[in-house]
Amino acid sequence: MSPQFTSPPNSDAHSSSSTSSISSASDRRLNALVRHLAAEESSPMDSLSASPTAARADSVFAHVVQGPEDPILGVTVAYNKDQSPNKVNLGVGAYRTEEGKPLVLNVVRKAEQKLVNDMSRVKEYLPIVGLAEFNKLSARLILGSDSPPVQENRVTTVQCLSGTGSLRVGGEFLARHYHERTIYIPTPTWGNHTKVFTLAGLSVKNYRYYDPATRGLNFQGLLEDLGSAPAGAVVLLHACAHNPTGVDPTLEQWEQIRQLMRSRALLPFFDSAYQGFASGSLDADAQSVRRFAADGGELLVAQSYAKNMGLYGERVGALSIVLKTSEVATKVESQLKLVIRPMYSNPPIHGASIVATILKDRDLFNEWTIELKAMADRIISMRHQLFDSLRAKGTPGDWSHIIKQIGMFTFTGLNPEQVAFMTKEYHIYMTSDGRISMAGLSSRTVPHLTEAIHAAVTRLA
Ligand code: KET
Repeated sequence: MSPQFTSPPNSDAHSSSSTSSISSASDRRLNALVRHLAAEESSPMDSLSASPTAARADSVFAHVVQGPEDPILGVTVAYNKDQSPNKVNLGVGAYRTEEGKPLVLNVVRKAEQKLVNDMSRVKEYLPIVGLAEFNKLSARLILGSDSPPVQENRVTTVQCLSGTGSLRVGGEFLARHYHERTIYIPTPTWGNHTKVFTLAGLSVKNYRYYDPATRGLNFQGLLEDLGSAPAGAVVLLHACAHNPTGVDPTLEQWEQIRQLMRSRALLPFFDSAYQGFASGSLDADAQSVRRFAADGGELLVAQSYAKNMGLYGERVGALSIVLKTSEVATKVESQLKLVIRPMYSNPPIHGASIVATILKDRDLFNEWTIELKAMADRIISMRHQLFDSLRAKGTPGDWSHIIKQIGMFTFTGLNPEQVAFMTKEYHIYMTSDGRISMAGLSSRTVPHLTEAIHAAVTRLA
């Protein structure tokens, strides 16, 4: 039997009028967590020994069952255990050089040097909302420096723990303060979205996005599903370089999505984890978000600097909420602080300082855009090399989606059985949905991947 949570005591003493909504959000979250964990549990809790004399007997946690590895990060765990010299990790979306090495951008090294040399810098706590300069510059980066909401002070931005933390804080805020607690996410989407939003207290539903038959956008399905979503529902949109499909709407399609969403008062929540990685241009990749911001309506956007600045482990990102007026923005920010403070108090200083140093200095900024474009270009070149190589080998199938898809990933169309075969026989690691991280590929490994794909599709058709 699953443990049942009753209403937790409400510790939020100064908000008695919203007590019931907060406690019901907490209930929902706890129940969601229980369901989530119970689903992974195979044995009941009755082996638990709580006897006070049992100090040397079983652990009080003996009933805890081994949890599954994460579908994406677990691929790296398996890869690290593999002893083969030919192993290739195309699982996690992390950039690698032609030599297969992680890359620290030169501009990041320069910014860090500047920070280290500045003896006036201290390690005090940041405010709950993070580094003010970083927040301001991040809002401008995604919305554009001439953006009306930025100029009119109706954006609130809080520094969060990379893209994931920004999504989670946004989700928790919506669960507490927004009238419609359903969020629609695309099918398929980044695997963590469902967990992040469910545990934030939202109810997750899906909208059609990808059509496996055309390996393109199911635009009709998308419009139908958003058209029948309840008015006011939250809709998660990938700002660019959709993960895992690499399929983005065209600008005309974005315009139709915008009109439909605004006409039905659907609230956009953009996940921007790849700004600059899709096209190589920071501005071009922000067009979807900027169109929604330009119409005067409200939106949320979660930004990550993991990929575009290579700051994966620094956990640096931002949540911005564009609002109708600066008065509302001020109040929303005060509530975001109440979400953040009991979660992790305030964010780390180092990564945000690197980003701020780069964004505020014209030369460093320009250098960043050049390095970013070089990463995007290398990924595009990998697409062409893999496509040419499969064609040269005569591998059955139409592989043109490899060069049509955008961003870090190719959604190959390989099935879980073919993926397992490639891992077992060729030591190629990728997620079981057939997604490969093009950034993990190099000219040296393209032939090996080609062999593996060829064998998989000819033997396990
Ligand atoms: N959104 C999307 C769409 C996304 O692909 C990722 C990461 C994130 C948010 C979170 O990134 P963060 O590191 O929190 O800024 N995706 C890659 C890594 C991961 O799964 O954590 C991936 O899909 O491989």
